[in-house]
Amino acid sequence: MGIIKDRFKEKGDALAAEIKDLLKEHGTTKIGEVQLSQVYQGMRGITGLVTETSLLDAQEGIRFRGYSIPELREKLPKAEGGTEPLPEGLFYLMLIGELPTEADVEHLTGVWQRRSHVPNHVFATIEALPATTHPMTQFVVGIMALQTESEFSKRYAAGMSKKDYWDAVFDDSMDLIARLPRIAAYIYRRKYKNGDHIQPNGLLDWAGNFAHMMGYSDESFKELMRLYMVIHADHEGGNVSAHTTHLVGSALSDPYLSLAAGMNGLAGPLHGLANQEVIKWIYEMREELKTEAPTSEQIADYVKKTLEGGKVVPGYGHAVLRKTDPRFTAQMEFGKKHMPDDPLVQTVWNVYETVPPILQSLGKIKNPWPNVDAHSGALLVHYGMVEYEFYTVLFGVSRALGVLASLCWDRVLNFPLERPKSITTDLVKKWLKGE
Ligand code: CMX
Repeated sequence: MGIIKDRFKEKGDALAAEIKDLLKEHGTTKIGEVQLSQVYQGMRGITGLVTETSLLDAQEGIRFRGYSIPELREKLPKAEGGTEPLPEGLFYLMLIGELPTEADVEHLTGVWQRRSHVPNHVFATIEALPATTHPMTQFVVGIMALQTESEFSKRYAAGMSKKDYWDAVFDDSMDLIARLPRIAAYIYRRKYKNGDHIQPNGLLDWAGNFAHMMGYSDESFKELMRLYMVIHADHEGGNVSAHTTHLVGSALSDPYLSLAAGMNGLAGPLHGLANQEVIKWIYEMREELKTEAPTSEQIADYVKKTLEGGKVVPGYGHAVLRKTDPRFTAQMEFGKKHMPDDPLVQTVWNVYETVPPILQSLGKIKNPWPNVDAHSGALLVHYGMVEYEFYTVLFGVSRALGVLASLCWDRVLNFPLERPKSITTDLVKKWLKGE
């Protein structure tokens, strides 16, 4: 643990010094203009955040520290006998800014294994909720119950120096990441498998062990989890889950409080919940059409009906991206390799052929292409994980990697409390009248 923490601190101090110089020389440089419409329309296109872990290009999709998803699938270390990247490696890359060696990844796997113990009161707190509670609610409650373990809040209460904030946030982030798979798997087994829990396997990697604890022993499901945990981890800083974690963290709320806030945002249907909505939408379509393999014409009619009902087509569109999401493509490639004949997966591909031209023809949708959520559910169903209400929890476990790596950076760079200015429409009217 010491090795990675020291490396992180070294990188953090170097960048903090660089930023100081950069601001001294260029602090008053203008980097953009803001139009009134942007202020009213979700701040789209306004640059207002620094997030070091990843950067989104509207055409190309996400790059983590400069590496695209196809590059990461090639370059990051793999599990023995596997071909998909290990999420430990991605976390290392986001945190340190360099590709890890096999030894770095092995080290992180060991650190997370050693720190993965979840105290009993967390399970008892989850048990206090009705089993019917949405898995995302149980997940957030579990994270909040775990907050008793926060080093940051204990050390802050004991008068920790500002200089050490990063250190306590780092420790909390590592503990949280190590423990989340156990909490998520517990919720899954509690809600869907009669509370028949499976003990962790200390020989497995982080994602492989997560698959194991949920009850999936198929080697290719473990591979899917590794890929899934990598591609959902981060999508630069302005998306709801990343931005919320960062914002709440800026109040010096500890990583448990900050991550729980971010996860509440991920639970929204326009963000992370879209993956459950996609599979629900396909199931409803299959039921209405009474076929497992709807034709392109049938899909087109169903899409039109969805739109006429005033609903969005889940899994399509994006606030920033303007092309097919490379995270969709990575999952499509996984599907072509492991389950090319699966009818549900084929329907996802058929929807991909059919939906974009229809959305495009409406003329108002900025991005008619699929996002990450359009594909993930069908792959999970293939392995028997049909409980689609749970899918956003998987997304959340993965997203923790990115938002917590970023939170470590926020504190090592000493970012201040976030507090943008808001206005009233009355004030806008006065401005426009020149008052
Ligand atoms: N189906 C139908 N209409 C859509 C649409 C879709 N998939 N995507 C966008 N639109 C509509 C918007 O609702 C909006 O309509 P109004 O002007 O009538 O309100 C119009 O097209 C313009 O929207 P936009 O500028 O293209 O998109 P936004 O930046 O406002 O929203 C997003 C982005 C993702 C919320 C939206 O595309 C959407 O609701 N998609 C479906 C839900 C989804 O897949 N979310 C997951 C996103 C990935 C993630 O964060 O996890």
